[in-house]
Amino acid sequence: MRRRKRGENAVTDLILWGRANSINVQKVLWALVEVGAPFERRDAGMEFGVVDTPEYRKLNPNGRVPTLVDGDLALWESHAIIRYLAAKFGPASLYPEEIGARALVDRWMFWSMGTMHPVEFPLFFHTVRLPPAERDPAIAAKAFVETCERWALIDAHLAGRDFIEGDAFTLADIVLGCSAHRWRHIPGFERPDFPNMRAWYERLLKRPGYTAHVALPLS
Ligand SMILES: N[C@@H](CCC(=O)N[C@@H](CS)C(=O)NCC(=O)O)C(=O)O
Repeated sequence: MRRRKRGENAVTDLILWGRANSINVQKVLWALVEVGAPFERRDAGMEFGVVDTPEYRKLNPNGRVPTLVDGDLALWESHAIIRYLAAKFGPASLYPEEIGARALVDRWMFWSMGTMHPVEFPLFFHTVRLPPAERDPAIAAKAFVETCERWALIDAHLAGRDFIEGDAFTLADIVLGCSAHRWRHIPGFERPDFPNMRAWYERLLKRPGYTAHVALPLS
């Protein structure tokens, strides 16, 4: 099968499986807007079910969302998906081809999954996602402190930069931008003022894909 190359303006048949309030689905939705690819989103996960059906498990044996289907390709793992979209559709600046510049973006994508996610997850679940009776304030408080340490690192890194890796918006901004909106709207905590992070967040709010799919009420 002929694969389209970056920048080619072909009609696509992209299908994105996943509920719209999943942070990992939101990364893909935002990336789809950035690359300008037409797509159809289908609800799956949590109250929508679907993920345990044999048909879905054939696409994604993890039974998680998101899953992107592009013709005969079924892809899971949100960061693999957004790299695929950037490589296929561009713009090149979203995921640079020069190996050093690309590695600088990659490090934040790994950092987001391996360092930020393990602490933002309990914070979000114990303040927003779980039914109130199941929330543990001690878990939320500990996770909040840990997220602050990580956002302090980002705030320092952003000094003198418009975006996470310099002047250009990249996939690193997408993965961390999704976390930033959640963190800035977690109820019940007084957040330190991180001025560089705040300015960057305000820059992200000018991007249509962010306001349409990420910068929404938390649920
Ligand atoms: N590392 C995976 C994580 C996938 C994942 O855990 N997705 C969550 C939503 S953010 C999920 O499927 N939760 C269960 C559900 O929605 O039913 C990715 O980035 O795609």
